[in-house]
Amino acid sequence: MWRLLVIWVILSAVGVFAVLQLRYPPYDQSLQGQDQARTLALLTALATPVFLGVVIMILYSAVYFRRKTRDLVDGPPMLGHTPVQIAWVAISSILVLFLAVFGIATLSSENVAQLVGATGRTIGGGQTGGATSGEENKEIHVQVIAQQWYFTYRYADYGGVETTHLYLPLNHPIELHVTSLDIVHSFWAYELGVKADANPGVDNIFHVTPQKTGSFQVRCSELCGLWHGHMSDSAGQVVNQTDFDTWIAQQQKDFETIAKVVPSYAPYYFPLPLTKGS
Ligand SMILES: [Cu+2]
Repeated sequence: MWRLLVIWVILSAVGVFAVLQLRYPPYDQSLQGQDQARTLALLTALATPVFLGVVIMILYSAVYFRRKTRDLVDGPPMLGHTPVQIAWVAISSILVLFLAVFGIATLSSENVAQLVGATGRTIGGGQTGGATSGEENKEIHVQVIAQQWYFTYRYADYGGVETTHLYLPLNHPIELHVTSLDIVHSFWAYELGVKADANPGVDNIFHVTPQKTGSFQVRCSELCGLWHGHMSDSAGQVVNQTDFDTWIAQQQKDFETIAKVVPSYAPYYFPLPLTKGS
């Protein structure tokens, strides 16, 4: 017993230290992504001693409790060992209760990626005209529109301008409104830690705060037809506020001529049947 315990304690200490050195996806480009990575690290660290305990017990038993004779006899049974029973129930309870409290606290925190129980409010109406620097902490509304087979983005706060690449300003809270024009897709911005179903007629709301500049992957994670694999956009970018302002101004300029043929901004869209000649 003591020999097992010593081996387990030493290996657990080494193991927990080792798994905490790893970097966990989706890393730290957004506040929410960092939270997810931390949770993964915590769960791995907690699981490591449990996993090592089981493996050590199996290996130890295979070596030291090996059957000596060829006769089929059971080893001595262990019944009613109070300290073992108490330890088993106590350790399990502590682990499970800790994770439950931790999970509830995380879910109720403000940084959670998805707004639980979204109020169903619409966006766009009365919010055009552009965010000014005075509204530093106001969330920027970005609509993600999935369609066979690419994503486009509409910036509700910037006159509903539609772009083919996703640019987000650094350290600015973003409210993503994910929808689809045709069938079910899924918007997956890997490094941001955001993955959201994109359904026609649905406005799926997610929150993200980018905290590191650089590019991030965008891809579709719902098999959506022949060119599903083509629905990846390597050009998602987190840029600083000045670059974002320059970029969005250029997009708005380019959009002026296109705006006439693009449907006006709406919280969600329904697929239109194709008519002859369209
Ligand atoms: Cu898709």
